[in-house]
Amino acid sequence: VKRILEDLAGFGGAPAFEHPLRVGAPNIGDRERFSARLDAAFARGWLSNDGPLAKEFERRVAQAAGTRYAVATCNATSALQLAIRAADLTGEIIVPSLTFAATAHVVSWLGLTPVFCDVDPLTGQIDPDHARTLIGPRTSAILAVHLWGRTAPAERLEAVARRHGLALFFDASHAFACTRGGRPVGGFGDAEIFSFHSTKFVNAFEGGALVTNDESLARRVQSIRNFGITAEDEVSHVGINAKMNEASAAMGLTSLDSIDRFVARNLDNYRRYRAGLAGVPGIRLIPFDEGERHNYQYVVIEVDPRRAGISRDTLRHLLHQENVLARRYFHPGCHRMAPYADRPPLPATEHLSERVLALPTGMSVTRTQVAKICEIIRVVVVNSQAIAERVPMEVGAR
Ligand code: T4K
Repeated sequence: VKRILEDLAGFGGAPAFEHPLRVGAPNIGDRERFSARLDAAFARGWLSNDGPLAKEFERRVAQAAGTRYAVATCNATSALQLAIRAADLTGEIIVPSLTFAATAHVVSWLGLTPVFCDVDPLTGQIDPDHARTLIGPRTSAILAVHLWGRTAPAERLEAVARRHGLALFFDASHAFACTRGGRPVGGFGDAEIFSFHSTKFVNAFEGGALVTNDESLARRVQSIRNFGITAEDEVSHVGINAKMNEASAAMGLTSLDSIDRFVARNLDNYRRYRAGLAGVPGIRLIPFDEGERHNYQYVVIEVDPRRAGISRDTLRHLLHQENVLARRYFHPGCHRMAPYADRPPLPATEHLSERVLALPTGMSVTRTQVAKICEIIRVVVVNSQAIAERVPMEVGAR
């Protein structure tokens, strides 16, 4: 139990946890079922190229997303690129800056220009009003993000896209098995893209999928994913290899079998964080709308340094010393990363990226551990003045 400053690992106490607690530690389902699926693949002698496990995975992803088509890929980054190529996008694509670098990189990698959009300072979601002001003659699409598994304002983005004749895609890497207005994430815009990376709610080691109701888009993505092949000895498009292999599909299916268990744990952890951090000055848990379905995979707090008396980075430093490896998802905004650093400022993105901190959750984190993490944060904030006097200034800048 940590009660006073000297209990903290940064001030002479023992670290709260013997082993690191990581944001993004994988949710692992039933390992025997995984092994059985893998054994069946070995027995079939079919390990990739649209195998039966990948096809089954696609069926189940489409079902969860409420879409007609799902095309599984080797990761979400590739699926995003396939979407851009299949839709023949050109020129500029509007993307939020407060996201993982992949969202911006996929645009640049294909020779297009990402134009960075600001976010709502409370929710962190892309701001459709700002997006509208960024539309110019070269704009071909908006690529929005359902950040942290809360959802982007899809209806307003759809209205903007429709009015200006733009394509609209969603990077739904964080939002598998979530809903907005009761509708599953998956059916918004022209297509949505999920990540099934190991750190995600549903993991396939590495994996992704594009889901859509647009048959011709789905067919093109299917073909481009496999070298542009449309039939044996027939190549109709310039393509690439972005297929999902059978081992990943086996893992993805095994994860899908367990999503009720994963959500239950994540929801319990989220509620315990909410209760444990209630009333801690300057610490705001970014909420989920419990009227919707969420996967609760990203527990994110905003640290207001004036009210908490401590910066996000000092809090992170002290948590790391306790073996709580909190992450700055996402810092800085993409528009402040070296490849894009000549871009104009984005006030809300900069504000939030200096303040947000993702805390560990998922199947490897127990409710007792969550209670302990909350206790550490509370002790830090209560003692913020003494800490400010004793922690060297540069720690805050790390
Ligand atoms: N769009 C968005 C909005 C995304 O967040 C992402 C990926 C993408 C697109 C692209 O999706 P993919 O192409 O990857 O399918 C990690 C993941 O690698 C990345 O997939 C994810 N977002 C991002 C949010 O997190 P890093 O650079 O933070 O990875 P790393 O190595 O620092 O690990 C993250 C945390 O997870 C650490 O605390 C360690 C822990 N971890 C990681 C792995 C791989 C484990 O405990 N076990 C593991 O096996 O990017």
